[in-house]
Amino acid sequence: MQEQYHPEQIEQDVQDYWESNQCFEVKEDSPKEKFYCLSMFPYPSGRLHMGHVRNYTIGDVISRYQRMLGKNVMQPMGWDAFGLPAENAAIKNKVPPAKWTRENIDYMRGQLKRLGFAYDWQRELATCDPDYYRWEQWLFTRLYKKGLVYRKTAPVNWCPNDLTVLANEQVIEGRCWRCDTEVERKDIPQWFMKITAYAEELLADLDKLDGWPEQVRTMQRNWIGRSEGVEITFAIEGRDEALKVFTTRPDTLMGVTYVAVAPEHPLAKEAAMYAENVAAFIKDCQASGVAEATLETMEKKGMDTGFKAIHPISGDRVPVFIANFVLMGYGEGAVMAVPAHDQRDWEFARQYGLSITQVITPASTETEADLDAGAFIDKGVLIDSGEFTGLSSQQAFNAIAAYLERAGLGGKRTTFRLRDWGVSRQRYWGAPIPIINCGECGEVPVPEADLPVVLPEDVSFDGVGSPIKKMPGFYETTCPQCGGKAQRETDTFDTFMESSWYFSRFASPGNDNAMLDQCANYWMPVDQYIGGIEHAILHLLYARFYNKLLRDEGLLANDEPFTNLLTQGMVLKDGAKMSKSKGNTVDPQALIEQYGADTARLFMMFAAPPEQSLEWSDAGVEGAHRFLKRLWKRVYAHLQVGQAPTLKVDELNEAQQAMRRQVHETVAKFSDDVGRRFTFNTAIASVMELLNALNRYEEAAPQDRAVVQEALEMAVRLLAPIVPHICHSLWQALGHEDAIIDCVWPQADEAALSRNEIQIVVQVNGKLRARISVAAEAERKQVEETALADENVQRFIEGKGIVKIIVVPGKLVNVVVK
Ligand code: OVH
Ligand code: ZN
Repeated sequence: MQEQYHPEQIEQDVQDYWESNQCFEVKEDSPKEKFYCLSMFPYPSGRLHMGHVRNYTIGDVISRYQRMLGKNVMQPMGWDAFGLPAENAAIKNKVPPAKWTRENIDYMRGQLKRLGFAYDWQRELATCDPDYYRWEQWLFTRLYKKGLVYRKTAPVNWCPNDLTVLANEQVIEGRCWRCDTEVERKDIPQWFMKITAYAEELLADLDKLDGWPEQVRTMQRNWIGRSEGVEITFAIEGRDEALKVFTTRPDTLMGVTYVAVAPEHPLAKEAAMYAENVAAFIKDCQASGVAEATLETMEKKGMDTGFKAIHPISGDRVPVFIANFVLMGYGEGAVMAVPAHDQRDWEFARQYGLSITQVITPASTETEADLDAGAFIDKGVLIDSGEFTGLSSQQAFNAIAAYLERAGLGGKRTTFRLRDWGVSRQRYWGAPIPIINCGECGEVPVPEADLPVVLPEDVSFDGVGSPIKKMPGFYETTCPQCGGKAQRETDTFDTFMESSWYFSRFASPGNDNAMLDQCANYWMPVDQYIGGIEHAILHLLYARFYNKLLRDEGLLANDEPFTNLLTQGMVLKDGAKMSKSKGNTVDPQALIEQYGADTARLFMMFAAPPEQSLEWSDAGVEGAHRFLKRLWKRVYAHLQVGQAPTLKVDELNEAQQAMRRQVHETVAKFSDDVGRRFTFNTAIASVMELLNALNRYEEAAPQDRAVVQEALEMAVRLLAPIVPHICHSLWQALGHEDAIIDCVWPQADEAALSRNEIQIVVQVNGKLRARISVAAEAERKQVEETALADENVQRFIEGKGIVKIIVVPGKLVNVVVK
């Protein structure tokens, strides 16, 4: 008999069994319904952290549960292998990024295997493999021909000392992370993907994603930011070229007292040629590189250009200012300013002594606009607005739009907050952008036959600039169009490019002839996607965008990649995020080595519902481990007595029936908790209670042992997705030939659930005094006795004489006393 629970030995044996029987390798030829379960693939950063363990345990539990429901489950795993961390490590440890990355992958793969995740390792992929990124390059050249990618200049962070572009993470308080020089903004040509061409569809299809958390859909809606407004043209005095602005509040047009342009706007540049202070101001704006995130909080600064804009309706001349908060990338890089009805404009007008003209008044007389205190931003009724006076804001929206349309000075427009996706990175460790720059022909996509453009991996890496930018052997080439000398693009792709389509590549991982094949249409969409909330916006939006691009290339049939999304919470310690800098990390490796994979998995699933944050607890781990030991012991104590007789459900006494009822109630609750609610913690708690009940249960008759046998088998089957190793082993011990991964998910026996007891109301002199349970088929006499024995009923009849007892069978007992 196996007295002791030895996880390390059991887990190794069970994993060997899975591997040698290729248990988790799946094909497309199954008659079963498919289920594609995917956890967000990791950056190969070195070793797994607790966030990974949590993410991958949740995914594995869902996969194993779906398999037991009889589905053809694919659960793949791969590596999001490009990116800045490999470059940083290369500098620190003097190893090439490629070597560092591949070593990490090997180590982390070992950790995932040690945790017993049911992955189809045949499908493993690493995004730094040319066989993977070649298809991304291929798609990019196809999209180029369709006009869905384009080049334009855009600002980057530039270190004037190191002469290199810095990623946002490398700019620390406005300074270079290496040499502490103040960072500058520099405009360079970069590549963009036209995600805005899909803005409307990306927004509309969010309504279909009812398997996503509402919070994530809202975040995406806000990010896309569709707004309906009006475009308005302002002529500039003494110039041919006019200014265009967009506003969602055309009803306030008559309150415009100035216009503001971005520091990079042509009008600003022209003004700088005439006035030194304007030139200095623009330079100042550019030095303090404008990241979007800081826009809200930064100090608003401006400068008069001296130009005057002509109001399109009143003909008034209003000043044109340069403002540091106007972005060139948004709309036309110019905004109309209505200080009376916009708080930012109000503050700016106050600061620079610009006039504030009220044109909207509250619709109800109960409120009043106090323009000395701030802007009045609500909608209302127009005043001092010429022919539009007296209209409501809504009416004025339409009337002013129509006026501008007639005058050829604008009209209604829909705009999006979403910008095109800048995919160029001036970094080394990424997929090379497959474009050749020719002096004669300009930008030329690399022909399909010349793909992939392979990133040289054997490089010495010092971190100052990308090595391929200094490697003539890489960038010197001939133009595919004219055959003349030309240069390769040396920028690489944003790593979000790789993570935007890996999920579909898992369906046909090794295909050398195509990016995707028919298998993708078998497996896609992903039925369940699991990952951190930090990817709620960008990754999920880019992945949805790519899915639509691939669909329009004829490579995928579905519109959306992820049917159901589960966003897991953080793993915390003492209420804080675990991080190396805080020194509060707990290494999963130590946990696995001390307690085994099943304890780690059980702790992760028991400590909190998946969407909530999970507080690390040594006591919690101990508790999880103790439970597994108790389960082990209980099974072996049962087995020690010998074989249990066959269960005869019709011959059970009341105690046996009650025990059996709890077993089946547990099955029903567990299935609902795991399958529908994802509250794995309460599911586990119900099995823990069942085990407690079993430990209290006295075994006397042979059928008691049959009831216990059934209970233990059920418990083991229910827990199998969560703690698969111990359950595999106990299932065999309980006398089964088949592997537990091939068992069907247990069903609650309705007959066992039905209570033979019924509830009866007890009154004393017509007043409700108690509710009692009695057997459905109980005799009248027994019902009376139970009613009278009730404590509360006793209190009300004490010292009084019983006149009569009325019994309404199955419903009520009324005791009449005097
Ligand atoms: N490769 C990308 C990625 O996020 C995914 C792509 C699809 C874009 C973990 C921690 C972190 C924690 C706890 C202890 C120590 C340190 C999740 C950290 C991720 C993701 C995958 C892969 C982390 C959630 C946040 N977190 N909780 N605890 N790769 O390697 O970073 O969101 O879903 O698992 O993570 S990744
Ligand atoms: Zn050429």
